[in-house]
Amino acid sequence: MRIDVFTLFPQWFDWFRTQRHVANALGVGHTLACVDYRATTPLSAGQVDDTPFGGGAGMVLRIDVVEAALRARYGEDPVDATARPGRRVVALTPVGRLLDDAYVSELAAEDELVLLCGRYEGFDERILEHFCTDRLSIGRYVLAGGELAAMVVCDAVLRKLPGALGHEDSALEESFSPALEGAPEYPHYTRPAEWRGWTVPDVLLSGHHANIRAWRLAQSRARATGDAGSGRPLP
Ligand code: 6GU
Repeated sequence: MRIDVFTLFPQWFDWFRTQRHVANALGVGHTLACVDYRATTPLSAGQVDDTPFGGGAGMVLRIDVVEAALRARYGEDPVDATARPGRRVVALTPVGRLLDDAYVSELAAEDELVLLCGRYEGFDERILEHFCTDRLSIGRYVLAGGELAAMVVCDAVLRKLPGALGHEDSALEESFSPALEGAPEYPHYTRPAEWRGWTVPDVLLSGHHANIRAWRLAQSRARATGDAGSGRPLP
């Protein structure tokens, strides 16, 4: 998987790259590059945004700036670059499609992800219409920019790729995965088996794999239906 993040703050991702599972993914050949809109802006003084037509607060990322950055990176008209099979060009915007496990899996199946971060009031709408395949939101609240959302996407996508997690099964049976019928994951326990009188469910110490499996599925389903909405295990 090749991931390119277009941003005004490329250095924010330096820390992100040091995360263990991100570093692992990059170590097995996946890439995460940042492209600075300011490096190729056709405007003077590093300008990248402008005031909205019709008035109103805030600034809007300009389409000529985004086009210049995409052209410099891909060497072709961004309309054609966006149409390449195996590539998704994703604008990060609070009004996009909500990110969930299925959406993450969809993105993880692509060869190339291009993530466009907006700042301020967001993107000129024509960027979304002509240069993007997707509009993605990580939740119904507004962040100051798309960078943190881009990191959320990269984190969630990279950990689905082979080689990112220490244990290959860890991403299979996790919260919201098809293996758990889309339900939240069951509770986990580790040593000590008792702490301040707080014990671990007996079944987990029984060594009886079929019973453990049944208990975990029941816990997961109960969480899905809100029976264990507190996150505490059922009796
Ligand atoms: Cl993707 N961007 C911004 N700016 N705010 C958000 C978001 C994205 N997702 C939720 N809020």
